[in-house]
Amino acid sequence: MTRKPTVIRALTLATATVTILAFAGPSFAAEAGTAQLRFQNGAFAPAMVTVPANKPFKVKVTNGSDAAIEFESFELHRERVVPPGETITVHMPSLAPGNYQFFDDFHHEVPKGKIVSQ
Ligand SMILES: [Cu+2]
Repeated sequence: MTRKPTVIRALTLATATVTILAFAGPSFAAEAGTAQLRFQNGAFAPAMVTVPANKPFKVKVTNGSDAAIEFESFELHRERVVPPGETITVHMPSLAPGNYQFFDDFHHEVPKGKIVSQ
């Protein structure tokens, strides 16, 4: 009797995962609901990530350089230090469609990136 709900939950999760994977670009596909960014050679890669609008999501930021960076976004009200070699997870709220800029507040010469919610 406890099996049925489990199967339904699993199917719902699978459907949601497929929907997210089908919707978003490669940088968003590695882990459902999570965008991945890597900082290396003085730049964020990718410089632009696309996420589904009106859904909370996470951004994982890996610092592949040998100096601390600060992942920051005025529009998203986020500011997190990422020590060299480490990965942080930033929880984001549901976003209205639009562009949301982020940058490295420790290195202003680093090109700004953007999260595109659509
Ligand atoms: Cu800052």
